[in-house]
Amino acid sequence: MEYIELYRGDITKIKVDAIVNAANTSLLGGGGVDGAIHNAAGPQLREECSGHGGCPTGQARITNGYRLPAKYVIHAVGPVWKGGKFKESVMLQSCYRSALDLAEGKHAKSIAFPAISTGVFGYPAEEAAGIAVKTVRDWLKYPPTINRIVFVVYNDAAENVYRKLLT
Ligand code: AR6
Repeated sequence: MEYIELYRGDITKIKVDAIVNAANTSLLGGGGVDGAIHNAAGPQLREECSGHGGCPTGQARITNGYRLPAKYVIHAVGPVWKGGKFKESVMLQSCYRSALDLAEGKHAKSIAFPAISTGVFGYPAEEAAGIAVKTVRDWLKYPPTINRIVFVVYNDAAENVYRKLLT
């Protein structure tokens, strides 16, 4: 468990090899953490994103980080919460796995995740955090290059939920 940390604050400020974005299927930006990442990275990020031609829910795409302290941005498309019977949990798990696989493919050593889908997309925070932590822990069972995983929380509620799961 020494691999996993909790950080309270803005993901755009963290110096890790890769930060994960909670994107939508267009990959062309939006509000929330997506907006913050695009603002901080600058217009080249949008340009590179548009070259991907979108990304399906449950998958992720990797780009450079441009003006961010992070070298890469991994744009993961989480599910929109529709009550829980529409494979939301499978899709969310798949987002975390795809992001970790892409980071590993670039030999990244550190990665930071926001609480994907828990803002605009409406996924209940506690359930989403449970999936995030379990998926990352399971993935870490195979010896990876990544040796630092940061869960970034942006408010009290999210911090409490993650703290409970991680201690
Ligand atoms: N750093 C870390 N976490 C943040 C930041 C930040 N700067 N800003 C917000 N959060 P959301 P979603 C937290 O809505 O639910 C966008 O328009 C926030 O408190 O950003 O996956 C996209 O383009 C919440 O816990 O992402 C998509 O259309 C978490 O990040 C859609 O929203 C995720 O909230 C994606 O919705």
